[in-house]
Amino acid sequence: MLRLGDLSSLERIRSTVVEHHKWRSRCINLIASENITSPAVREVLASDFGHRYAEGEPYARLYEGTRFFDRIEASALKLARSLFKAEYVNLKPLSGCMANLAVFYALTSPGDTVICLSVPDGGHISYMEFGGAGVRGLKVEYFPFDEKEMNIDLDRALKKARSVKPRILLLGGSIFLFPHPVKEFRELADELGVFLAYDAAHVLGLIVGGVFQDPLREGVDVVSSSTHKTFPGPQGGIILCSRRDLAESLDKAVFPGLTSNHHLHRVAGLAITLLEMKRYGKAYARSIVRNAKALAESLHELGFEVLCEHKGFTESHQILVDVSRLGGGRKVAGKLQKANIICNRNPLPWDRLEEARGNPSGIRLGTPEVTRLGMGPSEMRQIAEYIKQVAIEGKPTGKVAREVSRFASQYQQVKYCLEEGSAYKYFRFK
Ligand code: DSN
Repeated sequence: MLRLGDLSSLERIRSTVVEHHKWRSRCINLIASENITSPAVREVLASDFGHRYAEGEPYARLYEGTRFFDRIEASALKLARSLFKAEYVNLKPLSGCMANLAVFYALTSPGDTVICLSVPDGGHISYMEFGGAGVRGLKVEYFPFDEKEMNIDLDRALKKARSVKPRILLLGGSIFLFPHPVKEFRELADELGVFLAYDAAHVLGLIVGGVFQDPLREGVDVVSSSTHKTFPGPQGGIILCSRRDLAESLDKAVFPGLTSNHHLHRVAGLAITLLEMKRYGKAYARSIVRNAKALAESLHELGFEVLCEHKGFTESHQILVDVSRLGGGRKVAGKLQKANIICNRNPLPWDRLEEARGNPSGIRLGTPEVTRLGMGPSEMRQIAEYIKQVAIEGKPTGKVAREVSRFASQYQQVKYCLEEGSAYKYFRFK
């Protein structure tokens, strides 16, 4: 528990940050929704842009002092339109959550219904009635889910959507092992005259790398996303759209609706990540998925209940492991943390709400960060071995933690990024 005064001096705050850095650099991070940025991105995140305002659009601002930032944002927009092959890009949302909210504000009125995945089936809290959708006054219905296939139960979902007549059919989510049936929902959206949206937060980097479905090409109206999971940029949000007729309402929902300033240092970092993904996106995305499959296979061989063996476990960056027989997700993730392996406990589709909140059945493991640090399938086998030692064999976590530290210390350099210094060699701090 934090005691008053614990962090009451500059040195204590600094040393706590340093401790965090030291610890996390000795850990294996398997949180599927996280990643690390390149040195070039980190440098601009600390730049003077982080002190400035730039409401409005490039070269048409409500503030003075933005002539250099105008160039940065204009470049970021151009790069994003080309990389995502999107007619419309809005990079102002500060998070994926805010991007989802903006889509709701732009396309719905209070009292409308959205249909999406429930939380245990992979839906994000921002489209729950107790979350962002509720803040917009929306009613929320859930797609029936096929637990065996770990995907939307298409026939039942189409039937349900026809009966509830939602304003938005929302695909995508936070558990995302396999592509969603976009084409079929496009037909339904046309039949019902409603919008088809897609939350790509988890899979944006895979889409850019061409190893996952491409929702805009498959017929989605609007994609909302964060920019820091498989897409390895600074924490933030983005909206992509193929329909010019929705641009004005999306723009208004984001600014002045949900955002004032859009955190300019983040936009500069995003511009650099777009360059990185333009050059390395294909190779990086391929390695992420290859590693996820390798990790799943190794865990399965070592005796873990990895979901969806019959489908090759996953086609994305994440895998799900049912650890209910090993004490549940809370216990297993807690023990792994003591061994310097960081992941999150996760509800599985069959969990009831109270289990989902307390000790859910699963853990979710993701490979974006370990891949960015240069690890490959042989390292995935080693990681699976460490997980087995902790979760199945009950080896003392301190002992495993020391081994994990030694292992992690060999992977300290961010890969798939522009040569350090090349993107900012003329950059000077004040
Ligand atoms: N809740 C996050 C995740 O871990 O998937 C996304 O915001």
